[in-house]
Amino acid sequence: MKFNTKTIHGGQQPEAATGAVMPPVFLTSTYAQSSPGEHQGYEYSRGANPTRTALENSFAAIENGTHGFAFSSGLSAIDCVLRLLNPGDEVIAGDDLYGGTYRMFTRLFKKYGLEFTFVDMNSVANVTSAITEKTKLVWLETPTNPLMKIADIAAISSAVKNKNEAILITVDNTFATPYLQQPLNLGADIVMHSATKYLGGHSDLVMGALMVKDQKLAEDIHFIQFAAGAIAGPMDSFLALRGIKTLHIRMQRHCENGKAVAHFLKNHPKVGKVYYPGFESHPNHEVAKKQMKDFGGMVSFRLKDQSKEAAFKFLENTHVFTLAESLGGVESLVNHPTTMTHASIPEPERLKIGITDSLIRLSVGIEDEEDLLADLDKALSL
Ligand code: P1T
Repeated sequence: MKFNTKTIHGGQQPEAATGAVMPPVFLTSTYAQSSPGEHQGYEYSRGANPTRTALENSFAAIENGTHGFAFSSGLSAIDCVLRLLNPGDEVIAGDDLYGGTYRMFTRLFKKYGLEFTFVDMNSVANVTSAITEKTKLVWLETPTNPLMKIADIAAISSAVKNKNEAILITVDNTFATPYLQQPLNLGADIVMHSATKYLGGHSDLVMGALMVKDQKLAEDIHFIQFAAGAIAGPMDSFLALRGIKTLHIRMQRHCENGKAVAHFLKNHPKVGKVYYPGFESHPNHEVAKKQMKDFGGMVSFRLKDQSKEAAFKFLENTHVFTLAESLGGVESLVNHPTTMTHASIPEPERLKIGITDSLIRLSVGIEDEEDLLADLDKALSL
């Protein structure tokens, strides 16, 4: 199946008992057994639930994996990956990450003996030169949140595996989605999503996803998912499955509107730098062109007036763009990383990479382009 067909049919079959085209929401915690250990494949819903199974099969299909796993949040999916490691192991991660990912790495897992090195993944050599004998995981986010940096997934995966085949490569594919890039095809071992975002697509749930193509890795992840217990519930699983069925057409419009917004901002007299991988002037544009089908709906920028007051004035005066955390829903959102999504990163670390008070992040939705541009223009002109 090709991608668009997979979003609708991948891993899906009509429900066995009734032929229902969409799986029922199996709101049950447990399943009757005819004799101890004798059941129809389901024992207890932490281990498996048929609605979650339908979603997990879809997860696997859209990322070209063999197994998918649904968690109660994006962060609990990341937590599961880190639990594959042991105290003393080292992780190499990008220097621009969602604030909550950075917080989990530095304030939770460091406490349990994992070590983290943050490098600019613009360059493959930055990654390979950070590898030590203790390195067990490389964590990529591309495009990055919020600076829209691009890492070359294929080049990093092959360079790392050349040094040590056993190092796991994980890609947080939240911003791109499998519509734009499929990391398992490019050499990654694990794909992670905050399914809260584009996969769900409607800002009505919080969920995480992992996808893999290796049987042993799938068994290890399933064990952690079951033993630690941070599973997605059946109602959220139903909503996410419904969301995925329109992922391809939503992404198409997100990309079109994202492009229009990025160009509009670039030409606006009040706007300074615009961060968008679709610009030829973006430092990783060639890599983005090679590994992504299009450039997505996320755009960050600075006003020429770099004061916090100017940024706040803009943020308080958009109406079609709602001021809120999160991204990837059908509606456009605007976010101020330093006070909202990236507040948990210590200021010196933020300043080092350019997450300052003048930075504004847009999640461009699928409304009419004219309304989006008019809304931005009005807020910029105040
Ligand atoms: O929020 P949650 O579903 O737990 O996912 C965390 C997460 C992981 N990775 C990336 C790239 C993310 O963007 C997020 C969540 N991000 C936001 C809430 C945000 O507004 O950036």
